[in-house]
Amino acid sequence: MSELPVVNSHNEWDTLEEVVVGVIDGATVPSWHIMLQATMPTKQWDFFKQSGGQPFPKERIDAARQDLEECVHILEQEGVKVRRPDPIDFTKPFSTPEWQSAGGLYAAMPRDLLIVFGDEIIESPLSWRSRHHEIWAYRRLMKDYFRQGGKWTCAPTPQLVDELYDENYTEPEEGEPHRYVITEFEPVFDAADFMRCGRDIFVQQSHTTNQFGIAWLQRHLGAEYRIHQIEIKEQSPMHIDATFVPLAPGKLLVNPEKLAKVPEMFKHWDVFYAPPPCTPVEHPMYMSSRWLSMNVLSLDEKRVMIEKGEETLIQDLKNWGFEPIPCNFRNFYSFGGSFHCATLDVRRRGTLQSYF
Ligand code: ABU
Repeated sequence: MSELPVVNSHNEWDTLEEVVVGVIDGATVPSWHIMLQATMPTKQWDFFKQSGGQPFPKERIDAARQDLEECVHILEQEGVKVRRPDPIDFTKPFSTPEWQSAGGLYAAMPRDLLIVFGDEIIESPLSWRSRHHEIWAYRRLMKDYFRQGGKWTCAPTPQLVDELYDENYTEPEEGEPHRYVITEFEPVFDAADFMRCGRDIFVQQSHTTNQFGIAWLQRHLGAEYRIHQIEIKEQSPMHIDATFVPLAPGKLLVNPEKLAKVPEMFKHWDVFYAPPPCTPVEHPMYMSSRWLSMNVLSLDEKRVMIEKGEETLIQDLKNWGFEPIPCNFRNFYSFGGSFHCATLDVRRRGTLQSYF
């Protein structure tokens, strides 16, 4: 078999060879801001307002770290090379000429910051002020991938000044059109709002990704790629990866509560609506819904890492021809992500193709 470039990933399902897995150490409650009001569960708002800039509870960090270690162990057993970012002290306050933040967030979710297209890794222009320096945790890895031949691109660093945010944002009522907490002041996107299927890339506009950001990425990638926007019905969208999950060529997992319409171009694909999550409603979830059940990581066209307690989806995946690999991850869920969020698939064994 021919040697692949060190960075090589075109879709969500080719055989995984190397992955970055986040770290939870240093996780800090982000400072309260209108961005959190638009995206975080209402019942956690008081927690964020009171605890911004302080570490998350130690027992929750310890429990999430155990989940991550189990995930790393399983990935290694499955033959995948695992790399980790550097834990940094996110409790340090920082400022720019226009704004201050009481601290950062974490280096737990590489998927939010970084996206790979072929041999290129792109650093996203994140829209949360608290995440402005989060990329520092990954810079050792970025330099190393560059030295080994990977292309390293940073999208324009956003200013994150007040003009980017709608300070008067409130969630639309049922039936009202979508509105977003971010404006079109400058390009911003979270990498986790995109899903890659070779030459076709799918994105949702969200509270972290604006049209300017989508246009920047399309122009950067050029005519070799086509970015398509999906239609969603959820009113607090942030990240596509618990909504629209291509698992293998011809197989798409979708969220019945979040996706408005399966795009026409998937008419020849097998589309499966995910069952309700199994995570108990009382499980602490600081930052997202229980739909993290869908936030799986494909190791190839068959093997899928999934939370051990998601028994309904595990059975459904088996019936659909997949080989689910269960791993404890509920304690990590509490921080707003699951396997897809917690990883960046740097190298998968495959080439750029069109699947439509
Ligand atoms: N990246 C996490 C997505 C979480 C959610 O849609 O509930």
